[in-house]
Amino acid sequence: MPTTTGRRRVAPPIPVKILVAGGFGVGKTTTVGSISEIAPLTTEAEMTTAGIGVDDPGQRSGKTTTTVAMDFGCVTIDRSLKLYLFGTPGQTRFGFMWDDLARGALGALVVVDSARLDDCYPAVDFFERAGLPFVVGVNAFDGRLAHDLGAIRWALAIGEHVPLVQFDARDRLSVRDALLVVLDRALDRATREKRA
Ligand SMILES: Nc1nc2c(ncn2[C@@H]2O[C@H](COP(=O)(O)OP(=O)(O)O)[C@@H](O)[C@H]2O)c(=O)[nH]1
Ligand SMILES: [Mg+2]
Repeated sequence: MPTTTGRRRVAPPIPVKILVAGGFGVGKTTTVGSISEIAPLTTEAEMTTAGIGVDDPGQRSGKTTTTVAMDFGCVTIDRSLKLYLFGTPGQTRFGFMWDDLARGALGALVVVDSARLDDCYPAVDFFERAGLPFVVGVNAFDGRLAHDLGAIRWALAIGEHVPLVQFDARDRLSVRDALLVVLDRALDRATREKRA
């Protein structure tokens, strides 16, 4: 619609809140950092000896810091849609924050390390119970998976309705594709709810 100054008024993009969740050291902070068009807000703290035997990032990891509150980043999908990404802290002892972070979210990407599936159950459980549309994204550390996707689906006992995708947390386009699957799920849910 033309404004009084003759310029077209362009509607701002619709903000959509998406969570990037998952266990400890699976690549959540990396995921948000790869795609964010602003310098991501991170809350990384040095891991200390107090975490030894408690927070295990896996043998292959060079991880020396950990997220203590959340990661935040954003990415414009197109003129009508802007995603606001909230990365959760991974440790289950921070689980109390997930309810708050999930408020207002339309969907979630649950990041999984195929070599440490045990660490992924709490996040999958949380989103199953919360009834929030989610997609399981298996972060292919160095391009390899410890198990194939069928075995991972079986081990995590996720329903057929939950998409399971392989992606690379360090690669912007790969993260974008995984987030588009989340958006697709969220849109699908919104359309079904509107019809009901
Ligand atoms: N080789 C490899 N390392 C990764 C990948 N994704 C994350 N990392 C590393 O794994 C460690 C944990 O990643 P981070 O994003 O901090 O995990 P978070 O705890 O889930 O936020 C960091 O040292 C990352 O640099 C990946 O796809 N390949
Ligand atoms: Mg992190």
